[in-house]
Amino acid sequence: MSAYQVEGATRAGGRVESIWDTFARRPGATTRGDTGEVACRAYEDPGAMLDAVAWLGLDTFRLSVSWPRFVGPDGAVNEEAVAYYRRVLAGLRELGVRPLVTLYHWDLPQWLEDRGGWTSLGTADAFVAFATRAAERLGDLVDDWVTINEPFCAAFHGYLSGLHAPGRTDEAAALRAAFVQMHAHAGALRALREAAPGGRVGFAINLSDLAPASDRPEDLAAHARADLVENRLFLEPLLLGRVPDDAEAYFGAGPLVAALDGIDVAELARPTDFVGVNHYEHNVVRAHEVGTDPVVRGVAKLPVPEPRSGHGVAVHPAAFERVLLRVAEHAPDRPIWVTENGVGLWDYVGPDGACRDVERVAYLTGYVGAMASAIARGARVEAYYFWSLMDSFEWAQGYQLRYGLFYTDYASGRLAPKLSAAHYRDVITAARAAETAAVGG
Ligand code: IFM
Repeated sequence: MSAYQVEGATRAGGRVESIWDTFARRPGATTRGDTGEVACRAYEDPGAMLDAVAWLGLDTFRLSVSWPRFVGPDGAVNEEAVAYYRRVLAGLRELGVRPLVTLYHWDLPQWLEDRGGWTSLGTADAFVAFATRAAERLGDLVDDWVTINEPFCAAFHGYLSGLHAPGRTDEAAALRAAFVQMHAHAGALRALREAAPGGRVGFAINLSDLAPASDRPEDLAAHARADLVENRLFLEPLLLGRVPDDAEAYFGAGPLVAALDGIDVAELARPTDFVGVNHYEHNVVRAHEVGTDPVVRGVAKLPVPEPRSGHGVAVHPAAFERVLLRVAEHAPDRPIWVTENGVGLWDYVGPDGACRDVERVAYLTGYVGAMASAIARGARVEAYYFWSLMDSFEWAQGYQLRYGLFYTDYASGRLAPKLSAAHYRDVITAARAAETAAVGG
């Protein structure tokens, strides 16, 4: 789960404003004008969240620390925030659950955006300072860290399509934001190694599986453009320490030089302990004169056939297998952790009080199967975090679209297991039994 999506209490406990507080207040920015002000009330009471973790029998749980809650503009650590996160982390440990803590899950402090946000190297420096403080104050309770989450979305939806905070629409700024985030990751990796030795550290990138609509040269070129922006712009710097060959032709020499100013690209690929992969998307791409994609120029994505998520994303397990194998090919020695995978649906509670999300059960079966097949074909997948534990603030889509294994009653903050939660619990129990049998011979 991520802080802004579940905590609420955005004005309590010494937290300062984030770009999502500001953005969500803009008319039309989110469905129905929803904001994270109340969300799932996890700051007020994390008990329901911890109970849900225990109910499932998870052995690891991913959560994020809110940067604007943890440190203020003067760099001082907020003791109320430290106390809150220590309580949650200790609660997880008491359950025998290993916390995986994300440091940047999109809630940039607004005061940093006012100074240029992710287009400024100053933001990367502030992030490294935050990572250091988090490691010093929480490191004894944290096993594993994710530095940045989905830099593609934060850069290209935050600074180009304007669909996410801070809602800017400038391609050169988005390109710069992509590289400054990766630079911030590299700095935080170094800082965490020093301040929290023994912890395992990685990043989480979202990777799409894309196919060209035909073998016409225009469609192949459109596919290459989409793959550059959505995948290779992150995969190549972070895993291979290089900028993709076609980046200059697509973005232009001037914007690319400006995006790399002050950044050592080789440093971006400093080895992590795992490669975090978030996977949701599969699309068939064709050339389009005007272009209908909010991020990639001159492309259109074909209509997605059934089965689809609630908001039209393809449910296509083979795509997941291909993505895992692609990462394995780039980083054969490194463990892959699936840091997110899941499906947004218009879930509802029936007259009997139950949420029977049969589509999510089918999704889990398909995607866990695809992961098993990738493992059989050589991908070193060592962890899987289903997104998500419970329904929460789904960014621009507000509270309508639901991703949780647990149904969140937003009025009360109560969580109830959906059919998928019971299914996932069985999957976990069976996997654990198989592991024990293997270990026991
Ligand atoms: O809910 C989000 C999450 O915050 C980032 N990855 C995608 C999820 C589903 O849209």
